[in-house]
Amino acid sequence: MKKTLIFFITLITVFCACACGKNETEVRTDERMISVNALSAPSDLDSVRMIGPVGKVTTSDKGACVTVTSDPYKAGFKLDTTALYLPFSDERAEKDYTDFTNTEFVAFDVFSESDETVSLDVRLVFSDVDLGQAVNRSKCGLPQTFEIKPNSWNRVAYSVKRELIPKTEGVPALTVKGAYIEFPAVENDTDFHLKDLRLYTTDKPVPALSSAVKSGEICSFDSYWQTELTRVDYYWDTRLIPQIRRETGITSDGIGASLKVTAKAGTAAGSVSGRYPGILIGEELLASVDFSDYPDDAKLCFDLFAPKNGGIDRLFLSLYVGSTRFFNGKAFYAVPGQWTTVSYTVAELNAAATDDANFEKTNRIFVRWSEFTGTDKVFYLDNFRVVAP
Ligand SMILES: [Ca+2]
Repeated sequence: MKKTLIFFITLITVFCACACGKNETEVRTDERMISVNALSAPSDLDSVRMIGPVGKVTTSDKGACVTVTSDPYKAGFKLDTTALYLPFSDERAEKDYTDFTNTEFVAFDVFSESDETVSLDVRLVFSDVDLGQAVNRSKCGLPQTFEIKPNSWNRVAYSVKRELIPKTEGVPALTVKGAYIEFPAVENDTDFHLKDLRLYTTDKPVPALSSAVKSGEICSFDSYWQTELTRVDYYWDTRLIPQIRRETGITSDGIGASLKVTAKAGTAAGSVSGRYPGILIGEELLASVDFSDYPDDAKLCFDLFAPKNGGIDRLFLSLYVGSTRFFNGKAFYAVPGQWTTVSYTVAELNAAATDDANFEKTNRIFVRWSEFTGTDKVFYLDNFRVVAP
């Protein structure tokens, strides 16, 4: 009798396991999928935009057809990417899927007419988009790169890291406005067909962002989220948008990662244009950093590397509390081909501070460079920290 009972219990358990497993698969493909835009009819493209002055989007029998222009240097414009913006809402159709609190994947299919395998970068866009102009990439996540095979359909599935979606004060929902797709440079005009923009949802809670930093650490770039939350400033000129990447191969201490920055060539010297693009370690990254209780002779330090060829030479550090800049440093210089440490004492940083804007209250750190012409320049930053005397 006992044996029979155990057998039945086992049988029931096995049945349950099978049923649950099957259910989960069905849920994933059906109930958890939201079709945002089929990208098939001409009206589906009403809300879709090419970003910047090159490339075009039309419909084809395979879906939305993006033609990537082979010569991106037309009409005096210097752009290295053709980009498409796919919003997750459509006012006219009264559709709004921008609440990403439960969204775990963004997916679409791509058919490439390129002869070779190419890569496609997909970013999430967190702010409203000026459709005539560029997406403000300082309000985008870092790209996920997908390999697209030639002459076949490729499924692109962007894995949403919900804990990294910037929060708006007083708004409980996590909002993502759309997806920004960067196409590769091509030798001849090339068509890419896109269809079935869709989202997959989950019941799992949003993972907690473990943004703890070590004692004295401001930003080591060792954790993935530290690069993801680094922002850029480019004076609303897409040509100046710095490219940032998490770099594990080149670090100042052989640990973790650094931030690789590619500063883009512009159209005039900064002394003429007044433009100083840069990278920003902002509120989100500094939220868990405690700047208090450091004496005047403590030092804010970070490490800088610029390659011998194509490295940047001159940079500037500035510190803010909100929109108030209380420290605007003189230029500091890279030593080509070697890591150097840049440091400032708290006393230096506080030389022009006020009660409201001072080192203790720092919530934005900018590293900027003067706009330049010619070719792009590279540098690496690592281990922003405060060192007690
Ligand atoms: Ca590091």
